[in-house]
Amino acid sequence: KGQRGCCIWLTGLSGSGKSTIANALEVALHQAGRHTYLLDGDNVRHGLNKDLGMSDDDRTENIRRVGELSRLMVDAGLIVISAFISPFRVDRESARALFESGEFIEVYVNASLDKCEERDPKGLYRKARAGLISDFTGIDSPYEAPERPEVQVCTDTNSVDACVQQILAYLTDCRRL
Ligand code: GGZ
Repeated sequence: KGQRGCCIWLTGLSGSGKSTIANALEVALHQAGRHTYLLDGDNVRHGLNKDLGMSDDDRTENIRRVGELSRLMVDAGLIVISAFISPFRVDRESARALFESGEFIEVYVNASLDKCEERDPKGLYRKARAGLISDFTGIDSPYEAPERPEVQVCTDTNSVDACVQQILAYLTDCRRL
């Protein structure tokens, strides 16, 4: 019998560490012999969703498509790691509703806006503060934090490895690993 799929959904601000954690989590899952696929802005917004921008409506449509895509990949037995800001609670709940109970694991990658701005890996916060980018999450576009995520990792105070271990521990506890 093949492996049981699930969707590990990472939500958080730009610069919170979603991609870093997603990549490290994928390595750990491979080492555990699991078949995974990582979905993020880099492989989705340049292809499937290249028609979408950063308005509220486009973000909602981005998350709707990613939710449906994740659902299909979970049906194929994969562990899907979906790493998107996904700022709107209602959109994340719509994605969750596509899955069976226990298949959708929401991970809140929690970092303070101050820390994200300090990291500013792509210089986007600086541009947003300078008015060169509009509708930037946390600056002039909202982020609605999860109220009851399955897992919350705090990247202000914890290492990438510690955050990954926390997610792996959750997966083990709910017998997804
Ligand atoms: C937020 C933006 C924006 C605006 C471009 N607001 O940290 P990054 O750089 O590498 O990832 C962010 C990515 C956001 O795409 P998502 O698909 O995750 O967003 S959403 O879930 O809200 O649909 C960021 C970059 O694109 N970026 N403009 N205005 N982040």
